[in-house]
Amino acid sequence: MTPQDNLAAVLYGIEDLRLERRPTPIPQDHQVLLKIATVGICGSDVHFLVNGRIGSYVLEKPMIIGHEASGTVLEVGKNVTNLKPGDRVAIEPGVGCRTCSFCKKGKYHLCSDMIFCASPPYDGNLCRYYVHDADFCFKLPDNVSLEEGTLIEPLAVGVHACKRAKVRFGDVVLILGAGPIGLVTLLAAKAMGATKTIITDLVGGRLDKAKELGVDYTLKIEKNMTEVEIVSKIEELLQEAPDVSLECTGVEQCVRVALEATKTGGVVTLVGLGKFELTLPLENAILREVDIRGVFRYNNDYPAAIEMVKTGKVDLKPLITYHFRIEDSGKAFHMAKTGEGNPIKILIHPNPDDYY
Ligand code: NAD
Ligand code: 572
Ligand code: ZN
Repeated sequence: MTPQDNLAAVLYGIEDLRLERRPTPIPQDHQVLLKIATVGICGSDVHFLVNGRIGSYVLEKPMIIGHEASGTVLEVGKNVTNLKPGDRVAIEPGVGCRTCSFCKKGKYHLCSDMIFCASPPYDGNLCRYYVHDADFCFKLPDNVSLEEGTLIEPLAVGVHACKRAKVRFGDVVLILGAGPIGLVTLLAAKAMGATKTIITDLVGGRLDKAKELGVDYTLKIEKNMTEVEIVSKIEELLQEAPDVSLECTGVEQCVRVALEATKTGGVVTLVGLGKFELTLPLENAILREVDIRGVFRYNNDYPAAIEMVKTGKVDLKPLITYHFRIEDSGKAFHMAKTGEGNPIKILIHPNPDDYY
């Protein structure tokens, strides 16, 4: 029997997150009904809560928040062949239109009609019961927990960034920013063969987490440091220039440092998003043939991300720092917003029997 108590965390406007009961959705033929296990709070969720928008994505009507989630299959639509009730899955939150030229070429992440969880106007998955297209739900191996399954979403961003940068065995890799995305990018880079890694941040606690995850060198950026100083400290620590730099802050200074620090002929991938326009030392990059590559979420990256966790090449567990019940979503978002308690990844548990 379809469960009925579908408590959901709904964003109504700036600083207005409410809990309300929504009808339990009914899966279409190609969809599955999921009992949501855990939902991670992402920086973009906090941004929508605080600002009501990100760029041209404006919250114009109430929206269920959340896009990093895992769950257990309760019901399958009649055309679903890849999943059965009881399967535990990681949910890839964006589904393309399936008919545009990008979708047809397999670059579905670039589809301009993509339906993406908690990207206005589409509802997210911070709720008890949720339906999703079955082919965007990835069965978790027995040795991967639902909590780890939730973090496959951010890990997929890191995997995609490293694929874009063509990280390979023996590479020396610089990561700028040790927030959740910088940290999963570090994990992906190491799993993909980076043998010498360095990460920067302003916050010592975040660098400590990176050390726990196995980074070789950390550089704490002080507010008064010049870019020249930062670049030379990176080279001093590594004893060489990085082959690849992965920018995970969106801060102008970091993009500039990435372009200047990267080895001649190397690659800079830009994951972070900050100011709409930046002033960059492009001549330096052009004349040294440093390739600059953008990153937009992920594209067919869930299978590799899950495999990394299954095989023990990536351990996501140290990223999980706090847990809340859905009833305490307000407290969870307050912690994410203020950074009190130095959270990395906060997980919300929508179903009461899954968390006491
Ligand atoms: P975050 O804010 O938690 O992490 C950013 C980190 O950068 C923080 O730890 C901060 O202390 C550090 N930082 C700030 N200024 C710095 C400086 N001058 N030098 C070194 N470190 C500095 O954010 P996050 O969740 O880790 O996400 C990182 C970025 O990635 C955000 O801009 C986010 O929007 C973006 N993002 C992009 C995509 C994409 O598809 N391109 C996907 C997910 C996230
Ligand atoms: O997990 C996906 C994700 N993507 C982020 C940020 C956080 N998490 N991106 C940055 C914002 N863009 S966006 O295009 N947008 C709000 C839809 O500006 C998406 C990628
Ligand atoms: Zn996100």
